[in-house]
Amino acid sequence: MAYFEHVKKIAYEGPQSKNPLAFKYYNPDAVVAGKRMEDYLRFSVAYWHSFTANGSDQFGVGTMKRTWNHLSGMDLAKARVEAAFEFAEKLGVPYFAFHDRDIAPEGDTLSETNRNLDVIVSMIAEYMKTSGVKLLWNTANMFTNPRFVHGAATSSNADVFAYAAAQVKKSLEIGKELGSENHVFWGGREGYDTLLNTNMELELDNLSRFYHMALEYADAIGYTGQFLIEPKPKEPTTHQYDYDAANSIAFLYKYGLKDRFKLNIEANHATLAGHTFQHELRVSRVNGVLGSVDANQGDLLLGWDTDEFPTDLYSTTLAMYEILQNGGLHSGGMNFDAKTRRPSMDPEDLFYSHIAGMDSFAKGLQVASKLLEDRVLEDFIDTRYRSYKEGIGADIVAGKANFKSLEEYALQHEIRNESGRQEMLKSILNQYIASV
Ligand code: XUL
Ligand code: CO
Repeated sequence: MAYFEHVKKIAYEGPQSKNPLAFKYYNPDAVVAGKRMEDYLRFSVAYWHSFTANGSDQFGVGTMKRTWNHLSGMDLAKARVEAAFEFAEKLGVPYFAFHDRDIAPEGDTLSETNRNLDVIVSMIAEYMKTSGVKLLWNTANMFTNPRFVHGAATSSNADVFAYAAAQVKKSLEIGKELGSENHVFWGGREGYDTLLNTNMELELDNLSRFYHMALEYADAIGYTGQFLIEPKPKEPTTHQYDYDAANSIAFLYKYGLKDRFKLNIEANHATLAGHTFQHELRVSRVNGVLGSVDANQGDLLLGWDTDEFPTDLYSTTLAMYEILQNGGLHSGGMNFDAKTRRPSMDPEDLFYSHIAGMDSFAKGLQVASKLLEDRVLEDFIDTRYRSYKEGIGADIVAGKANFKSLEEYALQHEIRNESGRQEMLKSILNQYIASV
């Protein structure tokens, strides 16, 4: 059965095309910065937004028109797998990503839940073989079920910690079976609402114990995917422990996890933390932990995680600027953790939204590559910091200066500062976005 019968395989038609069901910039085989676009961008469809969610929000029920809506239970789960692979193949997207609970319904017991998963995972394995679509990452949903009301690995209830461990154990086995290239931990309920009832120290120690056990089990079964933490500052809890990249990196260092984990940076989580997407990518990159990206965007006027499809070319250009300097995302990718708006309810909207996101990042890649090729920012930055190349600056960098020698220098020299030229640089950036 065809779930998207009115849509044919999406092709690259170029910037002049008026066909909304065609790529204008994303041309998987085009070579940019020495690699095929597809190899840099490694796009992924998020199962939960596109196949599991129905468009409901706090104020209203689902709106999405889906050809599988009449089904339930395991029949629904199977139809979603068929639809997901038809979609990925028609869109030409190389990867997908899921939570355990997106793909199969929970049973009355953990054993029944795992049996449901086994059925769907076998089906997915077959579809992966015939389609060539790969699994970018999988993760365990430890936030929807009420058992996680106080957290999962940071729950006040040790029985919940044990349940969460069993769930991640199963997810690692699934990851190994499906060749998942990464395993993500987004701490959905790992945080607190009030310190009045919270033992923060124990919760953070337990979170690290949980991660160490996950690594130990992955090693024991030979699962070799990259582990990723996905920072988010708030929502659902008031204060999430993996607040932002800098916070997560401090946690990884403190608990001896830095060598085994990288970060999955989500654009909308960055803005919720009061940072730009580029800031979070830069902090991760310069600390050697830029692993993967959840590609979306927030709404400037709303204060929550709206998970919109990324269409802002400034943001995609500056994101690709960081990613290119990271040498790409390696085993990571660009996962569209994004949902069509509630009124965009047609199956075709799934295509329009992904095309918009893929074209926006493809364009961002082209612009960023040209910016780097022309050394537009690099030459400016090199000149701006030139005082560290010679004289007292070179001494500071080489560790040859101390407060005494610096005071001697300061007593004899007058300070002359130069303009930082922000507006000029923004104008050049505009020119590149408009002309590349
Ligand atoms: C929630 C979020 C999650 C993670 C995976 O804000 O981003 O979907 O990406 O659990
Ligand atoms: Co995400």
